Amino acid sequence: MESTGITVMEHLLIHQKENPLATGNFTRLLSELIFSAKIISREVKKAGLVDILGLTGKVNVQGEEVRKLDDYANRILIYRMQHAGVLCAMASEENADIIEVPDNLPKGDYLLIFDPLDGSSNIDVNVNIGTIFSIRKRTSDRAFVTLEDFLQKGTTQVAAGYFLYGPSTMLIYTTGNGVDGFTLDPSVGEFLLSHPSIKIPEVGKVYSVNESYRAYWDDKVKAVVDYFKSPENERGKPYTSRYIGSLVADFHRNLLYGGIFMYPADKKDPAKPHGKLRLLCEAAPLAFVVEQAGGAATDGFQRIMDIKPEALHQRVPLFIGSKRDVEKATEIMSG
Ligand code: AHM
Ligand code: MG
Repeated sequence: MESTGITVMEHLLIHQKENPLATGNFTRLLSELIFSAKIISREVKKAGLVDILGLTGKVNVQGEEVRKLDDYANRILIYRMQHAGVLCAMASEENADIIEVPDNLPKGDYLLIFDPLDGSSNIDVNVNIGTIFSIRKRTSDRAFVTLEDFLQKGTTQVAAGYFLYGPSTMLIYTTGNGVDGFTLDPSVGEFLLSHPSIKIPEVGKVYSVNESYRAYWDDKVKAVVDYFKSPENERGKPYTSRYIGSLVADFHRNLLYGGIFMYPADKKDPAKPHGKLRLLCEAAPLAFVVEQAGGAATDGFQRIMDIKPEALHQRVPLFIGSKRDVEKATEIMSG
């Protein structure tokens, strides 16, 4: 792999000419986001050493337990990004409502949507987790931001990506001009370009789904998963099964090696018929990344990027990864 020694900020400046976003405010936003992620990464690395494991005893807006590190990551991101001077509001997976930048702080036109610590059920067992982010611009020019500013299709994202806290900490992101990956060199505290112009293989070798929910799937979903397991599929042999249960980690592996990640709708919880993953803070940003890498993402019927959200925490079924694999899954689902 090409090793360039270019830092993420140098990379942004080098590409400034072809990327009109890479001017003052966007660069400022990204640099503050990177600094926040370095702090989160530092705390994640210490998770097994300090008394930070366990539950806070609170539940988030989705009714799920919030672990201490989720809470920490959420607070760091909100505090630092509020002070960046380039945002007008944020939305986090952990907060029921939008988070406005207070009037006493300088504001800009950008909106930031994030999942502060995705895959957090894996924290206690030292498995990869991550921060997913989506950057947008507000749609209105009112004095205040409303929910409506956030309910935009994925196609309006100006940038999206994720930080992966694994054996190395990585940043993968797109501004709509391909996807680049950077690895944190802890000795100098910089993200260095390690994976320029990532392209996902057109057909993968891996399928990723939580198969324990099979009894709750409808026949179409069962047919999709059976296709990837069948020796008679277009590949002529079964795909390999890999499922970590940490979306960023499952997505990242499939992005580099090729494959499809699926979190379909299921009937296990009648209150949640639309799968588990959230459109705005999980599905849409990863859909932007995968499409920019040559892959695809649908809800089984339509492109994720084209779905107009109706609620901040809307959930959506997700089929994401190698283009031909996602097309096949969508064909079976819609057939
Ligand atoms: P989280 O944001 O609360 O961590 O939940 C999302 C996670 C994803 O990382 C992962 O893909 C999924 O939940 C796993 O769910 P399940 O245990 O139902 O397979
Ligand atoms: Mg999540």
